[in-house]
Amino acid sequence: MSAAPNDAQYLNNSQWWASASTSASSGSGTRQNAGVPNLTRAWTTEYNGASTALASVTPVAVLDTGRVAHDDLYPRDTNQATSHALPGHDFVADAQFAGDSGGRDSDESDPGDFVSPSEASQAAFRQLGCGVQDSSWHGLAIEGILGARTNNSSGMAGIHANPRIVAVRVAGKCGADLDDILSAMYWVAKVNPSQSLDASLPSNPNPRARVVNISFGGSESCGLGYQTAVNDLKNNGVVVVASAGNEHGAVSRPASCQNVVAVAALNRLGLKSTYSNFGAAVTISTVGGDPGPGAGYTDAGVWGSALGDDGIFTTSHNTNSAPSLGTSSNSYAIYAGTSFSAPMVAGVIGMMLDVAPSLSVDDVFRGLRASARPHVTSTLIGQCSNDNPGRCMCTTSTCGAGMLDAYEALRWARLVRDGQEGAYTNPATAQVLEADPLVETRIRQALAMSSKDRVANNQQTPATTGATASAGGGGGGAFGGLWVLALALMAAVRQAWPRLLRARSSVRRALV
Ligand SMILES: [Ca+2]
Ligand SMILES: [Ca+2]
Repeated sequence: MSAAPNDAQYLNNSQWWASASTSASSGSGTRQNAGVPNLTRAWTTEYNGASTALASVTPVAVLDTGRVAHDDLYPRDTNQATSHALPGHDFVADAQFAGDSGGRDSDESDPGDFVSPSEASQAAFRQLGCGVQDSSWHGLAIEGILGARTNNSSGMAGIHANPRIVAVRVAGKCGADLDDILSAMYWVAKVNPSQSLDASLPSNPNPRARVVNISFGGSESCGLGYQTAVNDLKNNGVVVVASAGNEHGAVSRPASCQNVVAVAALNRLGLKSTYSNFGAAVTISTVGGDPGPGAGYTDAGVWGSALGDDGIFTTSHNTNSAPSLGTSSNSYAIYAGTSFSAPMVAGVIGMMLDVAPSLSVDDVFRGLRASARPHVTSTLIGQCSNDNPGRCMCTTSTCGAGMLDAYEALRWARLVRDGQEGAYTNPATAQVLEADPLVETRIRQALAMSSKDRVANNQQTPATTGATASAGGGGGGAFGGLWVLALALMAAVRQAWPRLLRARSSVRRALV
């Protein structure tokens, strides 16, 4: 159908997550690829977005920190009918945390979510435990995964070679408010809310986004506000994809809500990433990066040096506070977190809907499950459990139906479109990691260090102080613990420490 991309970082395999092979016997040692989502085969043999008219491409919404210009992303075009970057919106209502002139407006630009020393000393920031930090460029990283310019010889390749992305700003400094997220969900989906919101929604000039990526998590249960929004979107054919969270414990919200595609993170081998949450709520898993202890990475687990991978290479920005205009600030970085596995799935769902636009949300769930590759197996490494919550062997009860396979998902979608769903069979069988002697050597190295990658959850000291504490404030923190997921920018061009950004509790209690 088309050739593999010619982008430099794809060719040199920095972007291993889009690798051509899912075979456990390609490469060497921890360079094994059993966990990757089979994108190259999808692009070259089943569906390539570049051959699709842009007006027919499914818009995918990214609710995150907003847009940052980057040479390897498409600029916002004033002609929305033919633009890869559809107009977004800034839903960050609270001026104290907005970082711009304040309030909701039509400019989705990310002004940086850094916290300065003077800001960190203010009561509102201290109440949230929100300390001095650099800008994350979290939304930019996700946009690159979904839709970096493909086949321009430079940088990386995006999942969709011809994307239409709606970047919406919902997270400012210290996290995001629930009402801002819910408002953005309804806005991108062009759905009338069945619940009250803080403010009426502005008009949306875009076609309906049918996939909404939320790389956010909070420790509380789903809540009525979130579930109502998810259901309202589902009833209009819009699927919400969310990260399972990074606390190597229970699935966070909104991934824990019903009807949300909840995504856990795998490493390159197909083991659960050391940080990824897990449990029955997970729908499917795919790579999210799982780095070893290099470059100052502090949350690599005991086994990181033996079984870690190189993290997820994607677009970034090389300033630490406000963005710098001009291409000199374009950069790439390596990230890790379920924040980055969710857009892998969201991007593939977008292509499934390109192929078969009439798919319902339930159809998408069925297709993801039917087309997933079985989780890898190991005779040496234990299954994931509360007693073994780090790098561990996934099962369908802890990491969803299996490992995302873009090629199989698109083949499934094509057969459904052609009325032949009954003809679909998934040919994949579970890969046994020890079948590759190089992998077995690595596993035995890991086991020689410790019997487990992490101690049991109930003995675990949080890696980041306060990371799992309730946001509190305002009388008990009814909305406590709503965070931008932890992310680690390492090596490559930028360096930062892994961290959790805490949510503000100044959200309307009526929505819980
Ligand atoms: Ca604003
Ligand atoms: Ca590129």
